[in-house]
Amino acid sequence: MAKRNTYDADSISVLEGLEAVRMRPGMYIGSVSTKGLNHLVYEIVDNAVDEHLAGHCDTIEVYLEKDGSATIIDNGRGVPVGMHQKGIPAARVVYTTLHAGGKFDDSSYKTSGGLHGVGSSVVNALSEWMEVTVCKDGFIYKDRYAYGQPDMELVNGLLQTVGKTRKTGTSIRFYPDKQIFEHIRFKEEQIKNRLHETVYLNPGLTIVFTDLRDGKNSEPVTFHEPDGLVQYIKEMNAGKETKTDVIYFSGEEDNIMVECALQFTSDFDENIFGYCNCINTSEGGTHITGFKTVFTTVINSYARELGILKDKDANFTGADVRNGMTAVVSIKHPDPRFEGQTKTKLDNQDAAKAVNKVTGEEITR
Ligand code: 0RA
Repeated sequence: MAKRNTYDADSISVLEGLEAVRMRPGMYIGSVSTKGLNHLVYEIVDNAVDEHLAGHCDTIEVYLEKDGSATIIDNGRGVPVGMHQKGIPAARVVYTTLHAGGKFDDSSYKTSGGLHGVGSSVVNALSEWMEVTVCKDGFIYKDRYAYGQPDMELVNGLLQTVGKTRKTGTSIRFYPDKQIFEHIRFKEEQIKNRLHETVYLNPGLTIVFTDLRDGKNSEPVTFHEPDGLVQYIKEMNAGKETKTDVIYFSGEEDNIMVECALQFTSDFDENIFGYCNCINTSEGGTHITGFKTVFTTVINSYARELGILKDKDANFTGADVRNGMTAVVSIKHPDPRFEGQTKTKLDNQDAAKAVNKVTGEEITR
């Protein structure tokens, strides 16, 4: 394999320590309220989703444990455990160093480029303890941390092995720090909603959620949506009077993948949802404006072709043609930039171009 495409123990860049995170947690996870707390789970899940997007993981398990900790297990390749700099194993560098992510790789679409895509080291920094279990190369490796600091001896500079296995994957269990968070009880409903949203955007992925805490129904809940965005639209429009089937199209332009589903209902308003690399862009941005612009153009030229609009008639406005529209525009971008009040507005100009091209081509077929 070409060296430049391998992600191994060497290709992790090291920037700074975790003290900064404990000093100003809000800067890294948005807040220390329940929202920020739940975010710790999303952060770990997102890393497993990246492994799914890389083509190596199809199932993620999420447990809210009896003791108040959370466990996230994926069946990916397992976080690299090989020797990194100064005799520290790569996995330990990943979880104890801020911004130690994968080296940037144009062939992947990391969620970690996004909103609070800050990496699992932030979760570690904000946890009383965290345990990492990596199944890889026939072995089960373990590492443990307290308040972000290693809490387990290395053996010959490597992580301890606690057994053998044929499986591969990564398991993270962490207990949030009650000195940092206002409350440390995860909100089941909010987490389930987020996990459901994640599988709508990743139709090949299955996420199994289990709440083992007291007083809860501990039956596992499986999220899997093989029909992806089409089913997402159907769910959003459930109970509404629909005027069309769900229209779906996808394509790629300039290394940007574009996927879109839409349906019209008899409502008067429009509901257009945008995502970039599975991050909900609630402030909109270039992918959404690109979509709106091209949709208006296409409908107007179609209306003239059909004689619905005569030459002398004014064009339909954007609001006219989106009347009653429910749509999801989801793009995967190799280098997303977010701006706005809550950093949820996509700023990449090439995203508008890509959405324009794909929508224009696909909707006029
Ligand atoms: C890069 C390379 C390899 C695995 C991963 C990333 C990886 C990261 C995470 C984060 C959560 N789960 C994960 N699973 C895998 C594998 C490199 C190799 O083949 O040794």
